[in-house]
Parts: sequence; C-alpha cells; structure tokens
Amino acid sequence: MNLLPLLILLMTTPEATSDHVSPAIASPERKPTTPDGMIWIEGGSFQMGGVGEEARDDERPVHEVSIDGFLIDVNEVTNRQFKAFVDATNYVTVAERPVDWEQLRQQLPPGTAKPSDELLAPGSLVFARPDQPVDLNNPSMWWRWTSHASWKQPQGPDSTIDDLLEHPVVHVSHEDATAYCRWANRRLPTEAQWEFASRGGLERGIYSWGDDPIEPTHANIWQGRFPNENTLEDGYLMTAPVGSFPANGYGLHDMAGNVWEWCQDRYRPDTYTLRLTSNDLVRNPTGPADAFDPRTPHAKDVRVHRGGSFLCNAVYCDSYRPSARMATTPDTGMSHLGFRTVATPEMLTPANAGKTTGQIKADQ
Ligand SMILES: [Ca+2]
Ligand SMILES: [Ca+2]
Repeated sequence: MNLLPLLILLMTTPEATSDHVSPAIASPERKPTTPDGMIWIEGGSFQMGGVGEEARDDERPVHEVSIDGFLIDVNEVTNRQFKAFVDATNYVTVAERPVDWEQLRQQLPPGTAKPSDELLAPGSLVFARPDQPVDLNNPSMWWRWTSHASWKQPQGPDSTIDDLLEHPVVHVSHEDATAYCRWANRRLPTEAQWEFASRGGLERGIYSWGDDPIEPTHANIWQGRFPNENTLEDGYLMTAPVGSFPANGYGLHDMAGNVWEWCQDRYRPDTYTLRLTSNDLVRNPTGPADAFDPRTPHAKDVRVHRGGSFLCNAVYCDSYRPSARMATTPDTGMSHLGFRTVATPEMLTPANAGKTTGQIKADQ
C-alpha cells in the first residue's frame, strides 16, 4: 500500500480490465550464458496462487500458468550495486526529490488539504519501532515520514550505508527500480516469474521451503510482538546482508523476507479472476492493464511487490509465502522495500549485450 497518502489522511469502483497475457516477454527456451549473480530458471508450468489456510482472497483462484525460461538474481539488489548505478548515471531517486503535490493529490480523496511543507520535502517512510503495543490497523503508529531519508540515508539525516553495502537497497520506488533495470539491461520480474522462482521447484508448498512452519533459521522476519517487541531470534532487527539465510530449491536467497521485492505488474485484487475469463493456458502473464487497490482506491498505478520483509510475522503480515501479494504506488519508497532483477535470453544476446531494454525494444 502507499502509506504517504494514508499518513496524510491520518493527519488531515473500478472498471474490470483483462490481464495482459502477453507474448511480449516470451523468450526462446534457450539457456544463455549466465551472468554473475544470476541463476537460470528453466521455464515450465505451475499452479499459481494461494496454498493453505493463510492464503488471501487476492491469491485466488489458483490457476495453471506457463512461463518461459528466464534468469533471475540470486540475491536482492544491494546498496553496493545500486551505488554503482547512481555513480555511473547521477540518478536521483524519488525519495531525494521534493514530493510532487499535484501527483500525490491524485492518489487522495478529492478535497484533501495540502499538507505542510515539511511533509512535501524530500524524504521517505522510515520504520520507527513504538515502545508499546499499538493498533495493527494503524500503520502510522510505526511508519514515520522522515525528511531526507533515502537509499543512502536509510534512517534519515546522519545515517549512512557505509556499513550496509551488502544489505539490500531500500527506499527505492518502482520508478527507481525500473531505472536501475534499464541501466543494467535487466527487468523487474513479473509476478508469475517471481512466484515460480520463489517456489524453488516445490509443486505446492505453503512456503519456499515446504509446509513446515517458519523458523528463525528460514528467513529474516520479525519475532515477537509486532511492532514494538522484537526478540531477534533470527539475529536481525531490520535488513540482513543478502544471502544470510538458506537458498530455496533454485538457489535463490531471501525470496522469503528481508525486504519486499518490486515486481513489474500492476496490482488488482481480482487479477487472477480476470485472467481466467478464457480457457486458454495462461502463458507469460504480465498483469492487468489498469491497477486498482481498495486500500488506496484513488491511486491509479499501484504495483505489486512480493516476499514479505523483516517486518512480517505470522500474526501481522505472513507474506513470506510465495503466493502472497502486496501493492504500493510506484513513487513510494520504504525501509523494507527493495527489488531483484531478471533477464530474458534475448536481452543477453551478443547483439543486445550492454543495451538498455528500451534500445532492444526500439531495434525490434
Ligand atoms: Ca529479523
Ligand atoms: Ca526478499
């Protein structure tokens, strides 16, 4: 969800659209040379959607999806990797720019008053642990809009990433993640690619490791009473260095927990229902053309993220399941939201190596 509008509101019927079942990301089943830090995922069919009692309505109906082979990062993108991108391009992330009130206003109910200049200064949403139990329906109790918080100052002014270079980058918006991908000749994964990869080859596991309940050794999540008490059984209050927890069956780390990971797709709670309006095998789905999230009904372009984070536990979030879905507006960055990238074989052919995805598309 986009929490800045929510925080502003706390201080002060969508049209059905069909899923894009597009051949646009279809790729030949031809394994390319695997770049460092990536793993080739052989294509195939799987049952996409919720498993077990914790599955939510937006994870249903379970349906068969076929996807072509693709490459995916072993780890979440790190601060070191994102710094290389910024150093090479001088890219300025959304969190480092003043908030565009006209753009934000469109995500809020009509008539919402303009917030203070302080709230519109560059910044991001920083997790702030309260010192007592709070209402779990009120995220403003543990999210603080923090001026000048960004990927390189993740706790706000005076914080740095000097000791966090191998941790996942956070406070990156969907727009920022997409910009990184363009530079790196990569893409964000589709939801289908992400879920297929997260399952690690298990046919219908509740979790990426199977059906056993989560243990502190499985993933970096929250132990104790969220959000005020963390017993630190997994060793980390916030992010962990990438790869600190065991890989899934495909050799991928942190598909459960650590940080949420942006996907390419727009979000709708009824994505799967709309997808099944035809009897065709669903192949390489890329999400609906129009987004809608009832949690932020005025936001036009909410995007999916997957995998849960260090703030998830079984009581509050439980989104470290491969099928769990969440969404946020594409201009939002937060303490627990990052990404990993994918590539298709045609992106890595010698002719396309080093090109941006936009250049490849323009050449076609
Ligand atoms: Ca933890
Ligand atoms: Ca993750």
